[in-house]
Amino acid sequence: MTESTRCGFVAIVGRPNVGKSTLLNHILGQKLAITSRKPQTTRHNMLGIKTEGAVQAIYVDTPGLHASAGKALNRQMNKNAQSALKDVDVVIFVLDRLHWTEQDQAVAERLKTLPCPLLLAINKTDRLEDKSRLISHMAFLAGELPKAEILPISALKAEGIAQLERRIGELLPQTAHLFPDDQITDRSSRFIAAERVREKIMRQLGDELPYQVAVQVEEFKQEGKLLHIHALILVERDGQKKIIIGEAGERLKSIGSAARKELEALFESKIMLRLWVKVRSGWSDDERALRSLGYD
Ligand code: GDP
Ligand code: K
Ligand code: MG
Repeated sequence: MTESTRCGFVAIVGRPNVGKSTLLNHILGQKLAITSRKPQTTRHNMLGIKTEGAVQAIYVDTPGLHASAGKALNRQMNKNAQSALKDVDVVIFVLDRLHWTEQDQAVAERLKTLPCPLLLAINKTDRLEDKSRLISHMAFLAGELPKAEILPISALKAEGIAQLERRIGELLPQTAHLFPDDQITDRSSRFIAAERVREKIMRQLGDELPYQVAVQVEEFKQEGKLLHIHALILVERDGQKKIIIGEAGERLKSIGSAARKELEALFESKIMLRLWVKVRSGWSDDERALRSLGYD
């Protein structure tokens, strides 16, 4: 191809739960980032790569910028979010409808000083009760972030995403692609598997689940037609272990079967998924333990 190519990094930022991961999954056309109603579902920076014709957009799904950074886990997540903003070519700031909280304001303050183009995506417009207020809210946002382009979208219903992507393509620099055209992430299959198990835990447990749960894949091995995945679920306390395992192991079984189904589709293989729950107290406040789990 003699056509000049475009390539660059796109950061997706915003406070927790505005729909960043949902947006990324829709853009990539497959589920890569995990999502749930709980804040702090996304803990890692992970690249999602999309190549379409001449354009390669490399997305960074940032863990939310957290207001209170108490524990080591939160501090690490904040560092990740901040470092993701350096050296990017485009930033998408995702907002939840007409809500404008102190956290949104704090994110806006950080974005004001960035030299790269900024796209403001007003998300969840499918659930916008009062559409007439959208225009005045857009005027307010234009006042807050004068350089930003504002685009209403619905990540869930895939509305406005094509326009958003077109604009990103125009804003990316003209340069060679960094990744092969069929690569969709920089993360290992092990990591993707661990994240998928963690998502099922987050989703199947109600509010009784603390955020202090981590998943580590200890074995990932293809044997004939069967892919063997062994994963360790780390919790802080014995009570949490009981909650995840559930009455006669029912909870853990259902977490496992939900994760297995999705992983079979993703890896296109029959899977034998084994899950263990272990108590390792203090892991979420221990920087070294976090590094060993890949939070770096
Ligand atoms: P993140 O924390 O910013 O990554 O947010 P998630 O992508 O995990 O989404 C948080 C919640 O908002 C999930 O329950 C999503 O299904 C929901 N959500 C995301 N985008 C939309 C949208 O466009 N419309 C509606 N109605 N819900 C959405
Ligand atoms: K979330
Ligand atoms: Mg997320």
